[in-house]
Amino acid sequence: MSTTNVAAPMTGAELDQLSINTIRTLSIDAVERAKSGHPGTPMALAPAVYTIWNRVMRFDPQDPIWPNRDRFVLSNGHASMLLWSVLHLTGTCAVNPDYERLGQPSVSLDDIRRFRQIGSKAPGHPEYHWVSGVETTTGPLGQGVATSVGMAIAQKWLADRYNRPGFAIFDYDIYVVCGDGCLMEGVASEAASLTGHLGLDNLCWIYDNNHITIEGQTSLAFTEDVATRFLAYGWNVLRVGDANDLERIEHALGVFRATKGRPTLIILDSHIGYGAPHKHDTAAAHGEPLGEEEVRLTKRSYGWPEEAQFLVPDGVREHFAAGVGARGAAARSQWTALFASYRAAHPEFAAEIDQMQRRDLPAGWDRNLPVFPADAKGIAGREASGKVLNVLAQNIPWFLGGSADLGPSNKTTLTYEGAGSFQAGSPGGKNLHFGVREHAMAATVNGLSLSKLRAFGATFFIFSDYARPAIRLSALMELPTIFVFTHDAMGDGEDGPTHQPVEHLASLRAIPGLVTLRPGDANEVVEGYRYVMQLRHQPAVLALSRQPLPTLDRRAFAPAAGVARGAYVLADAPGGNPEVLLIASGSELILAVEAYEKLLAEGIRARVVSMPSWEIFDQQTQEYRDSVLPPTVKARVAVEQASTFGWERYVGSSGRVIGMTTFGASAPLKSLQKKFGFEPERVVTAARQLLGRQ
Ligand SMILES: Cc1ncc(C[n+]2csc(CCOP(=O)(O)OP(=O)(O)O)c2C)c(N)n1
Ligand SMILES: [Mg+2]
Repeated sequence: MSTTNVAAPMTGAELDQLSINTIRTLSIDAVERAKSGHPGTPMALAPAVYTIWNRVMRFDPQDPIWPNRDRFVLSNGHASMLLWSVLHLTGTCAVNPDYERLGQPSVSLDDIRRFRQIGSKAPGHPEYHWVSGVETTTGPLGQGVATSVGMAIAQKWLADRYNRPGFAIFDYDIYVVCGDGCLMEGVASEAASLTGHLGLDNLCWIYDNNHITIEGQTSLAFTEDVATRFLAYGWNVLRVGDANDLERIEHALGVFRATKGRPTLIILDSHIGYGAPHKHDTAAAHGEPLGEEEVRLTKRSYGWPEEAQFLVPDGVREHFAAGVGARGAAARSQWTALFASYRAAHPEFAAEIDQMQRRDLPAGWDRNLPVFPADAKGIAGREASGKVLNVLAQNIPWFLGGSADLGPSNKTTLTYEGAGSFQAGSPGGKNLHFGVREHAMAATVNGLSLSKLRAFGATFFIFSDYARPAIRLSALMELPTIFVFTHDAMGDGEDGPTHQPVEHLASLRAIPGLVTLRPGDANEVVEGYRYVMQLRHQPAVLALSRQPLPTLDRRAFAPAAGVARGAYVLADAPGGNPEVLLIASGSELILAVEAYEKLLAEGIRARVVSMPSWEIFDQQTQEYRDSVLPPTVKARVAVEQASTFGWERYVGSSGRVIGMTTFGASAPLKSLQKKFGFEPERVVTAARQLLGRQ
């Protein structure tokens, strides 16, 4: 070990302290240079994060995506400099989206010098798709803790399916650091309640109990007894009264590892801005640079050279290499050897694990997908979806999911023999029961996706609002999470406007990268899933009808495979030369078809465009898009039982949108269709008017 610049060889304790102070001062300097960021919490939590990483975690910096690594989640993402410091000091390597190791550091010292600047691998908050070694994107408080529940469920599920006597292929743990903000958020309560119920003993949350948030003392708004609350959830609750006491922290982490049948919460009493003489224990240390003079005094209190900036003393990188580096490398090489013999003993399972890790699908994943015969009465979107999900779950071993207590309504229950329910005593079950916890459900399915399982979560479309923060993160993280949302419009009639989505499609379409799909009949549901299942880096929302939709006769109409292009010509004007375009999605497709038939009978050359997905259509070539929506045809009517917001882009300034501009109402569907004008005659009239035929 190199000991240049130090008078005598350092003791282990001195090296621990030097490493901790390096994390602290890198954090202080980065925030100071950026003139923005959060120094106080990294200063306080450096010892805990150091202990987790360097003494406990099985993580190989050489391969940050090794499948059996322990996971680390920084749920209080504003303290991101903690993560950038340890990723840098451990020499964690970068990996690209094709899972190739790039032979360069995930976070360089230069990135840290350029903290929060454009292109830096040390951005303001941890970003999963951007920096290798980040296990999940955090920043919206509560998301990290909730996502970690999915990671914990995934580990249990993977262990149940793949571990065999002598082959502990998956036995990793999940460590999560969170603050007051995370534990105040409702999503954390949902997540903690679910975790306690499931007894996920592979999950440890370390709660930074510093009594400070942005506005000041937590006594302003947060005075509950957190320990008692978590005990009531069924957690094992431990306390460490001094955030600088490495031995106690390590001991508590050991107790976590030895505790079976319950998750663990470690309540860590810390002092934000530790070491800063004037800012210690104040909200001022939370989210702004310390200031030049305070930095000097703080460094003096650490015994650090006062003028040095971004200093990594000799011996620190080596100390991390000897700790997490050596332990992680040994664990990974043992695992690699174990996996080689596992491959010989259980080749099919090993192949599954390979495929899953690359987000590939197994051969035959789409065999037996249903084809629905033409049927005027038809079948509900949710019904068709249920049949598809049951086929997919049998074809793809690692495809699983569930609903927030609406399985029987969403038709998402996997009913085939052996599907099972995921519970503490049956961790191989493929039906997840999230309870009435939509937000935690969405974060949990993200956690499953991050663990390379293929997962879906379901509820009524209206309650996508309750899941939206996690849906947004699935898009930001580029995860192939699937959201199955049924009762997608006014189909539930009598339940009334509280249950009738209006603005939801528009608002989800506004999320970059998210695919929304609103299929118009049962075969479009099948093709929708066929498309979605092949996504590797994009989440998708399926908006499905509650009520039966006629199954179109695909001998007379274009094949439903057109769904894969987002929009397609379902029925054309004679000679393929339309004068008016009728564009529709979901339950309104049949309205457009009926209007089309009437218009044709009147000698008006109409075309029906089925447009289940704007995002997929927008990705097609200009040539294709123009072939579906010919630029010369200006008479265009869009019809969709949702907010009209945004449809102008397809109908143009001279087109017409038949949609919703108010909330719905409580009444049978038929009278709602009449009241809000979702009738073929209205589409026909709009078309005639646009053509000046009346
Ligand atoms: C959902 C959400 N709401 C608000 C914020 C803004 N915010 C960032 S940090 C913070 C205070 C967090 O307090 P705590 O978790 O105790 O962090 P500490 O100051 O102790 O590090 C707030 C309100 C956020 N990031 N996410
Ligand atoms: Mg706090």
